[in-house]
Order: sequence, then C-alpha cells, then structure tokens
Amino acid sequence: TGSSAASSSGSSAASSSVAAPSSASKDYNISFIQGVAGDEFYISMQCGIEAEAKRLGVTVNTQGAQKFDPTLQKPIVDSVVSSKPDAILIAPTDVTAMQRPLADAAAAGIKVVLVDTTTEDPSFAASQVSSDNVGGGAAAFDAIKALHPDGGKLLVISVDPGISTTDARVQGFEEAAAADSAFSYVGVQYSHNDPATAAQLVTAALQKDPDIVGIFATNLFAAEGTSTGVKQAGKGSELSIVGFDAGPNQVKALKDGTVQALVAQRPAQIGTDGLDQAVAALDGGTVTPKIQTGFEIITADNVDSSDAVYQSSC
Ligand code: T6T
Repeated sequence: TGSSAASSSGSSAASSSVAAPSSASKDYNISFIQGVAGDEFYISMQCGIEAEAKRLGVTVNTQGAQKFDPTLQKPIVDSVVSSKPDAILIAPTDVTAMQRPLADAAAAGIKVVLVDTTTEDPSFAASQVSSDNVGGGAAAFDAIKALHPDGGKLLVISVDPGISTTDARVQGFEEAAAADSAFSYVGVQYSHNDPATAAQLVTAALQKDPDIVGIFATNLFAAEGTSTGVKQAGKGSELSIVGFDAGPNQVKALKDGTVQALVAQRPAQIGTDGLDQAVAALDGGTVTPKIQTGFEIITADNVDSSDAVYQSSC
C-alpha cells in the first residue's frame, strides 16, 4: 500500500471566528438528537456539546436511535418535542423525511439547530453547523490521485441517498474525478451504514473490476466495511482506500496500512458551535445562520501528531 498521500487541511470559514456567548441567561433545557447512537463521530460531538453546556450553564440531554434511519429518528423527535425543550440540536437522517417533523418543532417555538446533516429546506432552523462536505469529497479524490498519479478506476461506497453530508461528499469526489481524464468512475454504491454490507459491495465490485485503484468510503461505517472487503479480496498496494472520519477503528486501519488517508471532521467543534448558536438564539444574541467547520487529512505520516481522532467516550 502507498505510504503517503496529499496532506492538507480543509479550507473553510474558521468556526473560531464565530462569536460564542459567555454564559446563558438561564439553565435552558436542550436536547441533542444524534444521527445514530454509538457512532464515535456523534459521541465526539456529544463530548463537545457537554463541555460547552457546562461552561454556559445549560442542561443537555442526548439521545440517538440504534440505526441511522429516519423511521427510527422520527419517534425520538416526536417524544422530545412533546417534552417541550427550549432547543433541539439534531443531525437529521434524511433530507426529506425529517423536514416536516423539524419544521413543526420550530413552529411550536423550539429553537432548532442542525448539526452535521441538514434537510431540503432548512429555513426553519436557527442555525446550521457542518463540515465542508463537498470540499472533503474533493480532498479525498486528491489523496487518491497523489497515490495513483497515473489514474485508473475509482469506486465510491456511501451510506444511503438522501443524507445531506454523504451525498455532498460523493458530489465533491465525483466532480473532482470527472475533471481528471486519467480517472474513470465506476460509480457509487450504498451500504446503509452497515459495515458488512459495505464489505460485500466492495468484494463484488472488485470481482467485476479487479483493476480499481481507489475507493472512497464516505463515512465511518462505509470505511470500516471497505477495509474488510479489500482485505478479503487480497489486494495490496495497487489499491488505495480513503475514508471519511477518524474513529479509533479507522486510525487502526490507517496504521496497519489497509487505509491510506482519512478525512477527519471536527465533530466536537460542530457540537460546541451548535450549542453556542442555540443559546444565542434563546437569549436574543447574535446568531450565525450557517457555520462551516474544517477537516484534516490524516495519513500514516501525521497520524501520531494529529488531535483530530474521534473519541469513543468523553
Ligand atoms: O460521517 C459522519 C457524519 O458526518 C455523517 O453525517 C454520518 O456518518 C458519520 O456519523 C460517521 O459514521
């Protein structure tokens, strides 16, 4: 496997430039609804939110469904809304399915802040905080290109259509790949956030196209399964994997050489900024409607010095 890939940081409006309240005027009751429970990305986000809640003097309650699935997230939203929190921070699991429940929550007077993902018409939201997902997808292509300058076939393993983040990552990757005639794009396949499905998709794709040189896995679970699939197919340095996210398993795969680069997001920062915006909205302070947080490309060369690895607990 290749030893180095392009190393750069995401260029996006630094969220540190966004004003944060120094405290809340009262102990607000705020709910954080994760995209899915047990995902180190959302655990790290929760850690950022909890630390900021302590600093501001507000109370946060966190919940997440067992799967990244709007049919499981909607009942959680319904029950949270009926408990009448002051604000909701949420990563909606589908652009369409979560639109109405969240617009209704906002119409009922709850401040809604979208963290990570968004919906098709987020005008109901007080603020939206997310990574530069299109830019991250393009950076994933650059990392593959650095390892395979002669080009070749590319595959993308994503989650499900209708998830704003992973769709934007696919878009950024596809646009960058289309602009480079040395590469040919085999297409995107959807793993439903299930590593076993991702592994099966990858082994099948490699059977059909054994000369694939690069696979972009658009989130943590897609990357986990992609690593397994490539290992099962017995591929070596002729193929590189770039994964979005930097959970402990992804870092392990990077260190053992299965994965060549990770696009690490700043989930704790997304959470911190999201809570700041909720409190600002509740207190009538300055609210920034849209905040883009950065990302970092992690490779074997900089993994030991990187502080971007996700937490599995706070
Ligand atoms: O990649 C993150 C998140 O940004 C995405 O919306 C869903 O998947 C993750 O939570 C990683 O599993």
